[in-house]
Amino acid sequence: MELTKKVFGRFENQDVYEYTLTNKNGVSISATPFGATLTKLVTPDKEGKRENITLNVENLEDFASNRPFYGATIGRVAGRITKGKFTLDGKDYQVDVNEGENMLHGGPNGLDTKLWDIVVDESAGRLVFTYESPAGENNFPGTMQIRVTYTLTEENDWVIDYEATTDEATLFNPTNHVYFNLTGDIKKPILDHELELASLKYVPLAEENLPSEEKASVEGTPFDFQTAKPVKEAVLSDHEQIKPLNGLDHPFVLDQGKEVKGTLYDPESGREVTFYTDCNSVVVFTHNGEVDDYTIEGEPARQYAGITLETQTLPDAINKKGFGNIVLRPGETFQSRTTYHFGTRD
Ligand code: G6D
Repeated sequence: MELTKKVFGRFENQDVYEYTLTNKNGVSISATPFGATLTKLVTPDKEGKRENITLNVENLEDFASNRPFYGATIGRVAGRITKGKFTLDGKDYQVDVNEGENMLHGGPNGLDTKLWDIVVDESAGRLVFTYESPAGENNFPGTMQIRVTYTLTEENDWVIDYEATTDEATLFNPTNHVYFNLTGDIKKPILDHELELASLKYVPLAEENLPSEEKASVEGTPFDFQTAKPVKEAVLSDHEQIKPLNGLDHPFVLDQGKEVKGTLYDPESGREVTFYTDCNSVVVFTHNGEVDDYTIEGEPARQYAGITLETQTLPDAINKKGFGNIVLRPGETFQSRTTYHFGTRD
């Protein structure tokens, strides 16, 4: 495993670096301690051409000022918390809201906005990010010790391990907001990517993109990815859950009986990502509008420039019966693992 590092930008009057691990097959991950963020993911296509297959902004300043979440560690709680309210152990909480009346992605000062510490273990192909989130940050209770470990294996896996503890009962539901574009060219949309998901149910969205209380069957709907199909068959459909959003932004309930939780495949490049997770859901968002607050390779981030596979406990779980447990208590250690495996096929 080869390690390189270079200055990615400056934050709070200090240089912030980008660290790159490259394995023997030419697969590499790059990441920065700002937001414990994946900044590049380079894999060979079926002809052996190595290209970055994720959406990223090119400099820290753009990233910090626009907060596009690309590749960032999201938390304390990924997704939305309705009105920023929840009750825990009989006490009512109001966390900081940052999308209308709701909290999105951990609030205005979420984990993606923080400068984490980093320890590099080159021989193990490991970047270990740590951050102490003080009690009251975004108005969440409890001081948390959080560790996120990125491991690149010689078998072409990007393994994300989350670990966390708290000194007071709190909430924790992290994810990584990586957007894949397996063509290697972010000017090409992901509409022809073929998606397969081990999922029989999805959560329809209510007002303000908040999750509904329902887990609806995918059968006979554009949300049925039990057999691989081009993403555009859903994204471009007239389905009442998709048309208003111009695409997907939905949680899928993952089949806990299946080891492989899903695959994403690009017929043009032959690249394939297979993912595994201990989470009960994956949020698939298809970058449904062009974003021109910043440029990538001199271009605005186009509509459908990437697709996320945000593994997590179902969004707003603290307020939704049967969505899972995101409460973390003193004496407990939160642990979760998601693995993305990279390969090619003709
Ligand atoms: C939009 O609704 C979507 C979110 O799911 C996504 O994470 C964010 O954009 C980047 O708010």
